[in-house]
Amino acid sequence: MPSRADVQAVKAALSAQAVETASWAYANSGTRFKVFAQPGVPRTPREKLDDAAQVHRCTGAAPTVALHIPWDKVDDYAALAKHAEERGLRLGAINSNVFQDDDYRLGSVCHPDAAVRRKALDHLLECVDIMDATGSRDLKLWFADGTNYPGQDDIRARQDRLAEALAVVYERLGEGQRMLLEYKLFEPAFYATDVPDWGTAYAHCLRLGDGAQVVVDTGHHAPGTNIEFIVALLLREGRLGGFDFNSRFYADDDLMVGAADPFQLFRIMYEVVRGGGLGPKTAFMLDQCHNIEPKIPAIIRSVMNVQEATAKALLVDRPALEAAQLSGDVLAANAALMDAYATDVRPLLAEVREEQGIDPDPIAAYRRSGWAQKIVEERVGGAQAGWGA
Ligand code: PSV
Ligand code: MN
Repeated sequence: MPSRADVQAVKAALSAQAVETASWAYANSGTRFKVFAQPGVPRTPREKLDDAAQVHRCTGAAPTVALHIPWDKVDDYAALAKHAEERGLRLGAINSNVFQDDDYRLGSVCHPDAAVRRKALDHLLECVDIMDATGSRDLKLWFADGTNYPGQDDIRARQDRLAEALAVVYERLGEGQRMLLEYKLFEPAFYATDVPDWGTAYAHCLRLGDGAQVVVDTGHHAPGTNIEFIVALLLREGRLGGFDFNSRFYADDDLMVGAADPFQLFRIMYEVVRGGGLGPKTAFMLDQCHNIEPKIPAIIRSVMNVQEATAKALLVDRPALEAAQLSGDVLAANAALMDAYATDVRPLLAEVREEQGIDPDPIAAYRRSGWAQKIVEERVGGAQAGWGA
C-alpha cells in the first residue's frame, strides 16, 4: 500500500485529470442497420453542451467538449463558446469530417481528382478558422480514405496527396494549435486504408513538426494489438497527442471505454503514467456511440471508467516494480502490476470527489438531478441531432 504522502499525490493527480466528451455522443447514433432515436436527445449544439454540463457537474472531470464539423455547424462559434463557458465548459478538439459527401466516394485528400482534394482541404482549413473562434487547441483529423480493391488507385500516390494536404493545414495552424492525426485499420475502406496504423500517422507527423501528433483511438486496431506498447512508444517519441477512448469486442464498436476490457485500459493508463503523459499535453477524449443505452449516464460511466483505470495505474508501486524488473523477478514484477489492478479504487475516487465538493457517486447524482426527465419533457419537436450516416 502506498504511504500517506503518496496517496495525497495520487489524489491530486486524479483531481486534476480531465476527460473530454464528444458532442456526437449526446446525439442519436446507431449502426448501418438502424439508428434508435432516444427521447430527450439534443437538437442543437447548444443542447449537446447543456447535456455535457451535466456530465461535468456530476463527475467534476469533463470540462471540455469536442465538436465535429459540420455536425456542430453554427453561425457564431464565439457565441457557442460563450454558451459553453456559461455552463462551466470549454470547447475542445475540432473534428473534421471529410467522409460524408458524395464527392468523397473515392476519398478526400487522397482522392485522384484534384478538385475533390481541394474541397476537402478547404474544409480542413475552415476547421482551423473555427478553432480560432472557439479557442480550441486541437484539430483532429481522421480520413476515411482508402481503396476497396487491389489496383483501384496508386497506394504511393495517395500517400503523396495526403502529405501535401497535411503540410498545407499544418502551415495554417496558429500559435499553440496542434494537429492530431488519427489512424484506423479498416472501415470504410476494406482493402487499403491511407492512414491505417500508428506508424503511418507517425511518419506523416514527423515530417510536419512537433505540433503534429498521433491520436490513438482504442477501437482502431486489429484484434490482439498491444495498444499500450504503441502508447509507450509514442510517448517516448513525444508524439502522443491524445486518445479517442472507447471499447471494442470485434471491430470499431465504439462501446463505453473500459466496458470490454478494463484490464487493457489499465495497462494503457499505466504506460501513460510511466511515460509522463498524464497531463494536459495528452488529450483524453471519448469517441463513443451510445446506441441502445441512455447517453448521459453512459458518458458519466465512461469518465468514471477512465478515472478508475488511472487511479489503479497511479497506485502501481513503481519502485517495487522496477526492483523486480531489474532483478529479473518475473513473478514479482507481474504481481506489482496486478496488485494495483486488483485494488478497489472506488472509495479513493469517492474521497477525491468529496474533496472537490461534488457527490461521491456521479451516477446517483445524475439520477437524482431530474435532468433525464426534464429533457424528455422539454425537447419536443424539432429534429434530433445525429451523426447523419
Ligand atoms: C472514425 O471511426 C472515428 O473514430 C473518427 O474519430 C471520427 O471522427 C469519429 O469516429 C466519428 O465518430
Ligand atoms: Mn475516433
